Amino acid sequence: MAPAKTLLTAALLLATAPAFAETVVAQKGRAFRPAEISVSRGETVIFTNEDSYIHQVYVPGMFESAEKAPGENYYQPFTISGTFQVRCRIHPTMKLTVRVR
Ligand SMILES: [Cu+2]
Repeated sequence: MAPAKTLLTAALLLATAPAFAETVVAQKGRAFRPAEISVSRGETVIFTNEDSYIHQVYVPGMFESAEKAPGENYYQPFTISGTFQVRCRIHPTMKLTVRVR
């Protein structure tokens, strides 16, 4: 009885794991690194400012972060399937493509 229950618990933990998945994207050298990612619906993307100046993160009509100082992180869950272009208002050339499955 006990081993079966342990297996069931393990299976449930594995099944729910993707809901808490996280992907890290660095803002470094005035660019998103990597510049393209694929994530599961509900996954959170963590943007880390690894430059020595301020960055920001937004998708028009979807979300808009505050300005983030060097060393600060921004957490954004992607809950809708589709392809999104993430930008930085301070550096218009910064582009990240996020594909949400
Ligand atoms: Cu920027």
